[in-house]
This record gives sequence, structure tokens and C-alpha cells, in this order.
Amino acid sequence: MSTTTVPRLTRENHGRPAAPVRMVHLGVGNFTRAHQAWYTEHAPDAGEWGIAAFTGRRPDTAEALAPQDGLYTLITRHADGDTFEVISSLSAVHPASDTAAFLCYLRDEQTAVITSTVTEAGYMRGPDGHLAADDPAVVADVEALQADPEAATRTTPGKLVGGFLARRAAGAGAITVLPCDNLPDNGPAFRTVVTELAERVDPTLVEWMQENVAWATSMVDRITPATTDAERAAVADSEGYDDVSPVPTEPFSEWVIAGDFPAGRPAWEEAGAAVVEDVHPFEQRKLWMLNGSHSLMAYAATILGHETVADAIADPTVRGWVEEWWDVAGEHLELGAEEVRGYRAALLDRYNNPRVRHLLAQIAADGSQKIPVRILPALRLERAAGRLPDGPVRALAAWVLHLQGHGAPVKDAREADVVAAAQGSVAEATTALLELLAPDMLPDEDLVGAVVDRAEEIVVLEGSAKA
Ligand code: CS2
Repeated sequence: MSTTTVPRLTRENHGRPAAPVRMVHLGVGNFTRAHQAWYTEHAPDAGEWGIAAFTGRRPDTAEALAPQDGLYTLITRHADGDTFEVISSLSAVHPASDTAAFLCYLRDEQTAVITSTVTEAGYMRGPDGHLAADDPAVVADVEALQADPEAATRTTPGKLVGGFLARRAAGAGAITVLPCDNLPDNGPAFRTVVTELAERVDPTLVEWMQENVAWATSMVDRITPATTDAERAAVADSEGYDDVSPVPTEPFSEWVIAGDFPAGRPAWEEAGAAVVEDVHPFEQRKLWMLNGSHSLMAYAATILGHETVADAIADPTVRGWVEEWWDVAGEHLELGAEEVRGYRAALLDRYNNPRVRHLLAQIAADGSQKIPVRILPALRLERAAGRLPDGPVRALAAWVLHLQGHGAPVKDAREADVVAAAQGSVAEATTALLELLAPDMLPDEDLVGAVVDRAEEIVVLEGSAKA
């Protein structure tokens, strides 16, 4: 069946009626659609909790989903076949530039939760965790909001400050911000940058935020590759309708949430989410074990010529590097050894799923934001204990090589800074990059020497892989 002869997916022929908007999502992409929107779809009160989603880096999602009334197909790729499901939770999808719509939702007391997947870079934070106040986009947002509280903004913290100004003016009351990005302590991290931006725009707003904004924290997990024509064709063939924007994902999913929801939230726990007192042990396990090994493979394995996670983990050399990293990272987790073992085994199964084509080049993006939270914390703890294990050192070495032109192409929110720092020898590059992102780890000649050694090894293997 060809995609041109089948009807377009719409609410007239599929899914549920749009639920009233009670949540606003910032940064809608494939991950949100496989994760938060899927949990909302499966909550028993889904009919009361519509999401108004705003695009982030990919405005075309709004164009693709508008003719489909926000509907799309989630394709769950099991190792032995696909299952298809229409997700109806996005009641509206707007381009990031639609400030008027965003402010309108924020003025509505029915809006109870703001979720975000704006990537690590979207928080506009410096290496010390504070707002990157000198960043030109932040400066522009502060000036714009001082001049006009309804101004269009460029950054996520700026957008929230504008939204809170509107909510305060409307007297719409309490709201929860629930970040869904791969950052440690994402709630407090978000609160810090937004509060610091608010202080610059209107210090009285900070008081209002203290009384009215709850900052929840969450760990999110579901491996979700980008969509290709193969998925569009698979939906048309199997389901008999045309969906220009289906989302492929893996069967596994996890969401661990802590925080207060004074204005309510969907019953996500009924859909499999875990609501806990403290997200930290779960988030550390996921960030270090999953995301850390992802970043290691994204740099090191692309240098050896691998394209996907499944290709990379099937290579015994890469698998050995991943295991070595897990040995080190696992030592520092707050969870017990048994749990760490089980988690490692589950990760190997997930990585080995050949039907999830997860491109390493996609994971390689934004290393400046990822290496400091995925790899450096365990390396820092090892150095404090006087050790210098290969696992994290190799990940750092592979990232330095990547910035010097090896393996996956460089795409980074701080591309100009990190590429400039990576000039010169590996030793010089390592020192300059640590100065930029983790100055507390310097000076450390032994570490720099070890990075040089691991980098040399990788370059030798790169030569043999190409031969
Ligand atoms: C990946 C994550 O692109 C990346 O940096 O490590 O998107 C990863 O696939 C998700 O966090 C899995 O939950």
C-alpha cells in the first residue's frame, strides 16, 4: 500500500477527542511523544488532561501534527516485531514562536503542570549551575521582558519568566514545573536558572514564584530514535492510514517523579510511573550507566566506524569499554550491587535490540552539556580516591578526539567554545576543555597523561578499522 493512497490520521477517524488543556509542554520531540505523552495516554484520567505542546529545536513538528489534530502513531519496536498505537494526548501543538498561545495557557488556572524536554543546553546554565547571565540570548530576554512582559523570548528560562508574569497578573495561582531532561536534580537546576532570570527582570516575581510555583524533579528513560521514511511506510502498511510523523521507540520505559502538584496532575502512577520521595538514586543510575555509556559509544565507537548503538555493542572491543565504564560508575551508585547487575543486564538487552536504530551521531550532539553530568562526576570521585581508571578516561579521550574531527560530526550548543578549546595536542585540548567545563579537576597531570594514552589507543584502532 502506498502512503499517498491512504487517508491521513485525524481525530475524525482515530484516537480520542482532544482533552481540555491542563498541561503545557516545552520542547516537543520524539522523546516526549514516546514518554510523557504515552504515560498521560495510559493514565485513567487521560480524558481530563490534554497537553498543549510547544516545539523546541524542530518547529516542523507543529506543521506535521496540526493536520493530524495532534495525533501520531507510537511504534513500539520489540526485538521480534512492531506494535502500533495512536496517542491522543497532545490536544494542541504550537510552534515555539507562538508566545501569545503560551501566555494564554499560563493565564488559565486550569493549567496545572508545565513539563519540559528542552535538552541540557536549554537550561542556559554555566558550569557552576547558575544562569549563564552573560549569554547574549539571556541578556536579550531580560531586556525584552523588562520592556514588555508579553515579549517573545529566546530561552526557556526567559519563556517561563514571561509565563509567570502573565500568571501572576491573571491571579491564576499555583502551578508545578516538572522537568524531563537528563540533568541531575533537574527540578532545583531549573528553579535556579529561572529564579535568577526572574530576579533580573522583576525581583517581586521571585516572591510570587516562591508561593505559587512548585518544582518537581524527574528521571525519564525511553530510548527513542528519530523518525525515518521506513516508519512512515510501516504505519501505512500495517494501519492503513497516513501518519507523516510516527515515533519509533523501544518497549522499555521508566519515569520516576518526586514533588508537589498543588493544582493536580494526571494519575501517571496508574500508567507505570513511580512517584517517590527522592529521585536521586534512580537518576544517578540512569545518567551514569545508560547515558554515560551512550556518550562513550557515541564518541569512541563512531571513531571505529559504527553507526548505531546496536552495531557498537556487538563489537567486543566497544562492549569491553562499556563494561569497564560500568564497573567504575557502578561502584559509586547508591543502589545495591544486585540492582546494578540487573540494570546492566537490562541495558545490554536494550542496546542489543536490532530493531531500534539509534544513531550514535544523534547521541554525540551537545557533549559540552553531557560529559560533565554523565562521565565527569564518577571520574572526579575516582580522582579524589587517588585512582585513574580507564573507563571514564577513555570516554573523555574519545570526546576530545571527536572535537578534533574523529568519528561523528560535531554538533554542540557550545560548538565554537569547545572546538576552539580542542585545538592543539590531545594534552592541550584536554586541559583547555577541563578548564572550560570542570576547572575544579585541574591541575591533574596524571589525568591528562592518561587521556593522551587512551586517545592514542583509540587512534590506532581507528587506523585498523579503516584499513
Ligand atoms: C541519549 C538519550 O541522545 C542522548 O544523549 O543518551 O537521549 C537517551 O537515549 C535517553 O536518555 C534514554 O532514556
